[in-house]
Amino acid sequence: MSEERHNWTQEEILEVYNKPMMELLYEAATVHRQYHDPNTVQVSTLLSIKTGGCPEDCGYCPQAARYHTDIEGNDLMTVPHVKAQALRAKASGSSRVCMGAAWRNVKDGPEFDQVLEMVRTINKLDMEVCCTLGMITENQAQRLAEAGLYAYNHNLDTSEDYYKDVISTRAFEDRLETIDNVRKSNVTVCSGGIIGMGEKVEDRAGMLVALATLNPQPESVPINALVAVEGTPMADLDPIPIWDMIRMVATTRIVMPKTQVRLSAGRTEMSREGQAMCFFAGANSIFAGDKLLTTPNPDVNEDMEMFKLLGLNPQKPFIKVAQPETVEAKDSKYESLGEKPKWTRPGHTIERNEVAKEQAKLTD
Ligand code: SAM
Ligand code: DTB
Ligand code: SF4
Repeated sequence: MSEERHNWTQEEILEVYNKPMMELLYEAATVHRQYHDPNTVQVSTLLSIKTGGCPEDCGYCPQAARYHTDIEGNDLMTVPHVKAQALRAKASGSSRVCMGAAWRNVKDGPEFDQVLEMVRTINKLDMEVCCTLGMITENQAQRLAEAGLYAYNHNLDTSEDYYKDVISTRAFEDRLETIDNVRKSNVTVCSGGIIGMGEKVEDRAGMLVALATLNPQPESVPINALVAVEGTPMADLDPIPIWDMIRMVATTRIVMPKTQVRLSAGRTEMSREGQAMCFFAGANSIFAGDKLLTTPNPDVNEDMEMFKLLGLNPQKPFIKVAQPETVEAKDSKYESLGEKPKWTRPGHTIERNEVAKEQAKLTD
């Protein structure tokens, strides 16, 4: 039985990543079967509850205000709108809803209260609720837990070394601190990253070291292939070969045997055969629906055809961790602390654009 190990080194992970493909696949599939049903894949749905206008400078992201992308920004969605979307997702086989907001960090106040109500509403539909709202404090994590949040997504995105070349408006340690704040609550941790941003194989291994050495390891690790969006600094990067995705998924599965490995962004560029190899290598979740947060995703019907072809069944909710209880707002034992964010703000160095930078400051 492959055990959860917390002392993985970069050299060891590179050795796994670089194994001959057939060895790697066999080992990953073997580990996968020890902890997961190989014929079950979770279907999750993304909901962008607040789109665009983000003050951060993540070089891959179409939602950063400073880059000139043509996404349509929106104010925070209403609770009934979110409920309607969640019901649609459930009807099409989804067992998890992940709500994303283009925020640097959560601020206490009416908007956060509205998000807490969204969490309560979706948990009552008996779906796993995940949020990805940027950096959060321990008090905010506790309040989300109390509302019934199942998971919080906060990606490390890449290795600590390469991080500065991708994002300069916050530090890698800030991400670790948020993950630690989530860990102190009952909410499960979802953290992964992106490949295809010009990083070296060593950076992919470095990111996996940072995730695998967390104790406990994240319950969920999304592996995204960069969706290169016009207007972002990474617009001209070439798509990664499918073999890199397969290697990354297999390595993630081997070093984090119990985690839910999510084959996330980039599936529109992948063939069915490529995706099937990823499932064989240990991926056990996809995001379904024709949109991720702002970029295209395969059509749901095509995904369901793929499931049929491969004999895959959608995973039911709460098979890994019990459903959290929801406490109503009026019974909450936590106060909104109105905390002033204490996150670091290193200088912005990714791409100078003074006009957009001033606008971003106004929305911060
Ligand atoms: N603002 C919050 C944050 O950054 O934590 C939450 C939303 S953010 C869009 C969630 C994740 O989406 C990022 O951490 C990144 O890993 C992924 N992502 C964003 N743009 C992407 C792209 N173009 N290609 C692949 N993944 C992307
Ligand atoms: C994750 O790692 N990938 C998802 C989810 N977590 C929030 C988001 C992918 C976003 C891709 C770019 C977009 O659609 O804007
Ligand atoms: Fe995009 Fe999130 Fe970075 Fe904002 S913080 S630019 S939404 S990835």
